[in-house]
Amino acid sequence: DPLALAPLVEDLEHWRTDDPIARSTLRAERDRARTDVHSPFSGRVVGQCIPATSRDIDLAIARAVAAQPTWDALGGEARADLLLAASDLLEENTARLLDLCEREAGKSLPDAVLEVREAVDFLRYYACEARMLFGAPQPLPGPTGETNLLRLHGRGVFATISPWNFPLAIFMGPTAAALAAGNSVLAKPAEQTPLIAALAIDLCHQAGIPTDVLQLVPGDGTVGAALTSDPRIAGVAFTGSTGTAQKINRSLAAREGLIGILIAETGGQNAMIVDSSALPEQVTRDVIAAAFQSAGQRCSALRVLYLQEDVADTMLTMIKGAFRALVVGDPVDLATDVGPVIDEEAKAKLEAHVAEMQAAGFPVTRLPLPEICKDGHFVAPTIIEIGSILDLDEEQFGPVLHVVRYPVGTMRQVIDDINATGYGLTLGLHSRIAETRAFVEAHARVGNFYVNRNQIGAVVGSQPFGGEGLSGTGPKAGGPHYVTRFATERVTTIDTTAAGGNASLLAGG
Ligand code: UN1
Repeated sequence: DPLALAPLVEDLEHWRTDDPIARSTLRAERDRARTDVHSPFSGRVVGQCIPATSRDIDLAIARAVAAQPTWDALGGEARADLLLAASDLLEENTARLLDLCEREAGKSLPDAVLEVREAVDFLRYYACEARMLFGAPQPLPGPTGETNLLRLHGRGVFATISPWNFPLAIFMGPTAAALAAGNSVLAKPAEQTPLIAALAIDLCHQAGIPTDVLQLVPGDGTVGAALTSDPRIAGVAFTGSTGTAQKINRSLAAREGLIGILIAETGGQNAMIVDSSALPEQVTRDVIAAAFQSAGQRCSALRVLYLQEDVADTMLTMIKGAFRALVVGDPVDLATDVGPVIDEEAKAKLEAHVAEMQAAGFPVTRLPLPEICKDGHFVAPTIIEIGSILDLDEEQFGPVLHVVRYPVGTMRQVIDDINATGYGLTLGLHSRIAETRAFVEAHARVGNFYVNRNQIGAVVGSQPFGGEGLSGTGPKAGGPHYVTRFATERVTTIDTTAAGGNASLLAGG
C-alpha cells in the first residue's frame, strides 16, 4: 500500500548517513528489519515499518541536540506559526488520516473523526500557548533599583512515547507541546501504529518544522528504552501503562548526566456512581458510550459502574437492553459501534480476565460475535457483576464493564474503595442531588470528575485531561499548565543602580 508505506520509508532515509557504502549496508540491514503493520479488523497488511536501529537513534539524538538552540531562539511567535501551519495541513489531509486511523488502529469512523479533530486542536492550543508564554519576557516586581525578567526556554531534547489507542491525537499532542516550548523532539509512535504517525510527521515537515527538530523514531520497547536511557534526553512525555511509566522513571534516574523529567499519563480504574435521583435513559446512554465506545480502549473509559441497590435492577435492565443493540463489526462500516481490540495480545489478556471472573463465580453477560468478526481481534462486549472495585486487580483495556450494587448510605465506603485502587483518572456521577455531588467532589481523588454525562472525550482547552496517583504525573494535557512543564525558566536580574540608574538601557532588547 503506497499511501501507508511511502512517508515512513522516505522520512527515515535522510537521517541515515552520507557515506554511500555505509548507506547501502544500512539499507540492506533496514530492509531485513522491515516489519508488517496489520489491520486489527482483517489481519491484512496495511503497510510496513522500519524500526530505528541503535545507530539511527544515536544519530537522531545528535541532530536533535544540535538543532535545538536555534529552534528555541526562534521564539514563541515563529514556532506558533509553524505549529498552526501544521494543524492546517493535518486538517487538509483529514481523509488520508481517517483512512489510516480505521485501517491501522481499527477505529470506527466517528472515533477517527474525533481523533483527527483532537490532534488539530492540540496543535492549535499549544501554538496559542507558545505565542502567549514564549514571547516577550515577563517583568517581575522587585525592589527599587532592580529589574527582573522571567523567560521560558526549551529544556533540550524531548522524547515523546505514545500509545496505539490515540495514534494521532496523543502522538501529536505531547509532541506539539514539546515543540511549542522550544524543544526538539524524537517522537516514538506505538509499535502497532507507526503509519499514521509517519504521515503526521511528514505533514509537520511540509509545514516547515525543521526535520532535525522533529524526528520519527519508530520501533518497539527497545527503541523507547534506548531513548530513555540516553543522557542527552532532557525529558520524556509518555502515555501508556503505569508499569511502563515506572520503568521509564527508573531508566531516567539511573543515567549519568541530565536529571531528566517525566510527564506521564497512565492507566485508570475508572468508576461511575449512579444514585436513585439519576435519569435512567441518560445513565444508559452514558454508560454505553463510556464503557464500549472505542471498544473500551481509552484510559478514560468506564470500568466499574456503581449502581445504588434500590434502582440497580431497573438501571441494569435498561443498560443490558442498549448493550444487546450494540453492533460489533468492521470499523469502516458506519453502523458499527464496537470494533476490534488492537491485537492478539490485548484480546488474550481480556479473554483471560473474563474466564477468571467467570470461574470465580461472578455473573457474566456477553454479546455473541457476528461472523464478520472471525478474522479480527474481537472481544465480545461483556458485563460482569462483581462485589466491589477491589475485586479487580488491574485495568482491563477493552469492552468489559463491571457492575457493583451499593446499599443506600454507603457512599463514603464506595469512594474509599475507589480511592484505594491507587488510580485517579476519571470518575462519573449521575445524581441530581447537589450535596451528593459536593461530597463526591470533596473525597474522590481523581483528575477528571464528570457529573451527569459520560466520562470520555475530554475536549482540548475545556476539559484538561490527566490523572493522579497511579494514573499519572500531570500536568493535564490540553490545559493551561501543560506546555510550561516542557520548559525551563530563566530569570535575569539587573542591578540598575550600579549602571547609573538607567534601567531602560539594560532591560531593553
Ligand atoms: C487515553 O486513552 O490514553 O477523554 C487518554 C478521553 C481521551 C482519553 C485519552 N482524551 O476520552
